[in-house]
Amino acid sequence: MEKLLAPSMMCADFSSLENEVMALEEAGVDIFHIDFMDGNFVPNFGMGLQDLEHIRRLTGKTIDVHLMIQNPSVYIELFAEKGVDIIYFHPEVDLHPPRTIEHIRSKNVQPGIAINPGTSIETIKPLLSLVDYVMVMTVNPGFAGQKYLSFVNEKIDKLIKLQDYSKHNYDILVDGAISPEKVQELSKIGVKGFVLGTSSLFNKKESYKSVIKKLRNL
Ligand code: S6P
Ligand code: MG
Repeated sequence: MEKLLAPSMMCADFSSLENEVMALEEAGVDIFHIDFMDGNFVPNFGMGLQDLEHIRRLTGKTIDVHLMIQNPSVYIELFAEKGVDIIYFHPEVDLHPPRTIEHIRSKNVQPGIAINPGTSIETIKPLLSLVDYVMVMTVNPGFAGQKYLSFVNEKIDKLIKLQDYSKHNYDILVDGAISPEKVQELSKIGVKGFVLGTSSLFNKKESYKSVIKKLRNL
């Protein structure tokens, strides 16, 4: 299965964002992953709209936004207008997820849900036939550089099994402490996409090109 490799831009060097985007594009990444936080749903602030606009101007590649914000439905229009390709929201903080998914689709943006480590599959099962992507958080959202939470593996297994029964096939991605070992282990069992942060791609001596090449071949 072809992997989707998505650098988490929050981990990039902001003093030369343009060079970072160019180098990542040249390295052959698939998706630019941009984290938004509200200091409320998660105790941190992520990237800003100006960062998104800047990155959108620099690349024609797929951009996803990961909305770690309360009441995400209010902001669908805003992000769609910025030219993003995928919007992930957390159903845990949305009153009517099916409506939000529909709203995202109506803007010609692909809908995805991101689910916290503590969210059970049972609670999101009705949404699985509606979305294009399910992003499993393998850390509690809000920060880079955390530890992978192994208890989430059980949920990933369940999601993979459910894929066969879902009418609309969703891709599974993981976000949080994704090391090369995790890419290897999880891609073998059917996880399609990987958000790459400090555990695999950034702050390394190796070039992005070489890291991405190795990850593709795992
Ligand atoms: C924060 C955010 C993530 C991180 C990413 C960083 O929770 O949603 O996308 O930026 O997990 O990667 P790493 O390898 O430092 O955990
Ligand atoms: Mg994220």
